[in-house]
Amino acid sequence: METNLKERIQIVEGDITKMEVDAIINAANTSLLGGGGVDGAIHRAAGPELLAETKTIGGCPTGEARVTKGYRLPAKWVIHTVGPIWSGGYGDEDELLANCYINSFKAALEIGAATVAFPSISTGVYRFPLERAVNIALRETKFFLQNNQSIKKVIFICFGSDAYKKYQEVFNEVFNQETH
Ligand code: AR6
Repeated sequence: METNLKERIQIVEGDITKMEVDAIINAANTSLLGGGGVDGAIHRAAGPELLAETKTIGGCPTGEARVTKGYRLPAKWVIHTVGPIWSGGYGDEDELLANCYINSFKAALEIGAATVAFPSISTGVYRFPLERAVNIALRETKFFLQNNQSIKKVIFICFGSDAYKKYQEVFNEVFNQETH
């Protein structure tokens, strides 16, 4: 079971806009109208049709997720989720970040996505400490995959080698524990 679980997770260094998966996750803001970082990259690669669709949604609260089509992206769908802005850990940031993963997985199930790719939500402009965020990402993913068989592959896209090393390190901690 554990072996099977590990095989369903991949950590790669790269650009999420290039991923040929059913759905990529976007680290958006509550307006869903685009921005910098990975959000800006996804909007640029998807084309203006993406903004036209997100305008019809009317925003998304922190921790929740909304689905659009992928337009010019190789991915069929984009699941937009809004991470918390780090404010020292006193604003339920851990729980809100966990909700981003939980709600993105729920959205993936609803659209029948079997392969999904995540960026490191909240760890850029929103300043969530990387190691803490990666722990939450991998623990929520482990829990979800243990309870759901329909998602076959979860890929974590690391932007740069520091992020890649951190994901590898935390992955070994989270998946080599005796108890889970
Ligand atoms: N592919 C994969 N990861 C990327 C890419 C890419 N093309 N570009 C950046 N990253 P951020 P946040 C990484 O700032 O912290 C936006 O303006 C980046 O290195 O994109 O959740 C939104 O509109 C970092 O590790 O998202 C919001 O206003 C990770 O993606 C705000 O930023 C997330 O960094 C959201 O901030």
